[in-house]
Amino acid sequence: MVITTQVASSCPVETEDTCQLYNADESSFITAAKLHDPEAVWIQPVELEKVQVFTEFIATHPYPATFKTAITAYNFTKTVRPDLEQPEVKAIALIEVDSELGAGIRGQSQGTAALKQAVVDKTNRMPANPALLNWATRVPTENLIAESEPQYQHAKHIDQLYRVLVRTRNAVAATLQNGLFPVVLAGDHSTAAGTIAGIKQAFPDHRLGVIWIDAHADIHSPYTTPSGNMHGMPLAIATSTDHLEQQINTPDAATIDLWKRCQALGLAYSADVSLNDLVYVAVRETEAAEDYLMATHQILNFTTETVRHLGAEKAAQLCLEKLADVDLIYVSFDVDSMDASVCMGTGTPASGGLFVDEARQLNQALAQDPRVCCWEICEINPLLDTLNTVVENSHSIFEGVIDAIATRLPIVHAA
Ligand SMILES: [Mn+2]
Repeated sequence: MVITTQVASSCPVETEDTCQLYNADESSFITAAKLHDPEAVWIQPVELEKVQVFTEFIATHPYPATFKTAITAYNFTKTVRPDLEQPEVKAIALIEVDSELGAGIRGQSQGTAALKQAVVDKTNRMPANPALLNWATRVPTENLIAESEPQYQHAKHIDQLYRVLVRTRNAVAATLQNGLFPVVLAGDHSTAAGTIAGIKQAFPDHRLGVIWIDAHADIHSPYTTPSGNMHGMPLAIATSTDHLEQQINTPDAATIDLWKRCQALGLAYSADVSLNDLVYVAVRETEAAEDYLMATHQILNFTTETVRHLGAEKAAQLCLEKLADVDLIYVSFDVDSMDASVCMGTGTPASGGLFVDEARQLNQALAQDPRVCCWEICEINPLLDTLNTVVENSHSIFEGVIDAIATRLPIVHAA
């Protein structure tokens, strides 16, 4: 399949980075995904003549090749490599991203550690299934440098979080390209923007849908956020939404530059996910700017009442039907989607949420859909939890989802 794409001239693409080139036929090629490197420096746009040279270079270069590039604006045609097509899922791989810079209250990194221990216990109880868990990656975080006053008040720690998002994207993309199903244990929800970028990097030609199970809509931008906390922004990053109609802040140039870099982490030239392909479940604490966005784009939200009335499995089915036209689905489960009575150990507990059984059944039913390619659980904060219920409840949901994904694996699950 040949796709014509355009990299906007404002789009950040770093220099001195190694690109793999693939001559798929006489007229087409692909640049692989290492264009965005957090350590790379910024450069000025090149002149159009150099773009022509670049085109000729690629057209004549033997397959495969490695070279250094320095472009910021470029129109190109690419052919998606056959080995980037959706692979058969061979096993589940865990990716741990215990970042907590995106939340207003620290402690989420303790949540991934607690849940991970519970997962290890489960693995030890189930040694007969080699496909079940494959310890993949622990994404390095920037948590230690968060003690000082945040420099970017409308997108706190966006400089450090950008680096974490890049690493998360790379880990998720590599996992998918290895034919593994990434289960992401995340700290706060901000890094989900990196997860989505990673899915898009692995499958740039696939239409991606997102099912976002959360008390909050997480679709603020630096222009609309009342708090500046980036765990309220991952969906605005993934959908390339700035939402200037509801602007209340005036972020500085450095913030805007980093914000654009975050939005370009997946597909550099367009949104990774369309607002039409986003479905909410249990969202109930929103601000006016988010309400406006949800209303104007008619984003579907299956409320707690709807899930309870229909039953979790039927609600899951309706979520999947709403996304009937997408190729792949990412399910993001914020534990604060659950009712505050069963989920105090999270940064922003909210009443009126799902009960544990509902959340488990919902996530399990979703995970069985063959298009679901990644599942994430986040915002577990045992430091805020007096009875450790959030880790226990989260673990029971996690186990249920692992079992559901395992039914899709080639190796049969041993009893
Ligand atoms: Mn969230």
